[in-house]
Amino acid sequence: MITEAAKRVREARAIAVLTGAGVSAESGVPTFRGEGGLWRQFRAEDLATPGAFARDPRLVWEWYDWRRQKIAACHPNPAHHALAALESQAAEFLLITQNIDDLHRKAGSRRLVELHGNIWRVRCTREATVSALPDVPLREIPPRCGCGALLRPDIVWFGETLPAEALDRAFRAADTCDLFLVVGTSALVQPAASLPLMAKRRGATVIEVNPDPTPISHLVGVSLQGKAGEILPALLGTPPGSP
Ligand code: BJW
Repeated sequence: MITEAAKRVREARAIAVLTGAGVSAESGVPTFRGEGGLWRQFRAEDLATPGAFARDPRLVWEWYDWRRQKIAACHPNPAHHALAALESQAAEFLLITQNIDDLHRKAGSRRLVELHGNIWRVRCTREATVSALPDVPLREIPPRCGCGALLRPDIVWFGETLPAEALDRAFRAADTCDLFLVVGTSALVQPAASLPLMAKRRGATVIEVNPDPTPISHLVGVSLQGKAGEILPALLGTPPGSP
């Protein structure tokens, strides 16, 4: 099955890829659902909603600070590197990620959209200006913008709309690609989860890479069961473990 899928990838003219937390799991970044997932230990309602931030901004900042420390120790794995290499092989290419960890960029991906934001950026709650995370000690959190309003992580929380330009590019890529690769996502969170199905409806080949079945596994063309760090180098023809 992987040989046939690899042939489809080589022959594709326009490729779109959707990644989720599973692509960074082998780097040591926790996923959200499933064993050891963040939502097994924490309630999303308390930490990843606008209401949670309004109620207790310090708690939300502390949680993101804790996650930042974990992510800072993680490095791109063979899956990130394989996808960065794929970008330079395809005429049209877009990597759409739900991840906020920046590991795709660290691996060299450039034709990239981040649907759910980036943990290394902050946004002013009044002016909506986005900037790099200020270097503040923990006692100064939640930090404030120069205008006096609170800064928040530049992350898309539940119930919030996704950044319009990123979403627009993602939908366009799903609409026009002939190959859609969906890697390491439980495909439960909208609107990201609808992108592979949209590509499928438009006639694209959809290949899923995940150790476990997802709600879209039976709908995609090819479901490759296994870890992204093992399957992607084999599928995309990059040496395993190569940066
Ligand atoms: C491996 C692997 C390995 C393991 N190799 N694979 C009812 C009320 C309110 C809202 C809604 C509602 N019903 C629907 C909604 C909309 C909501 C939604 O979809 N909710 C569902 C959960 C039901 N969506 C939203 O609110 C979005 N906004 C929106 O829709 O706006 C319009 C609207 C507003 C209000 C109402 C209705 C519409 C925003 C979504 C924001 C998501 N934010 C989060 C957290 C913030 C980021 C952060 O702090 O880090 O984003 S939630 C979390 O889930 C995170 C992820 O990006 C996202 C997706 O998770 P992902 O990446 O799929 O990870 P997991 O853990 O679920 O799966 C990992 C997978 O990897 C598994 O399948 C493993 O098997 C696999 N795996 N190891 C490959 N080695």
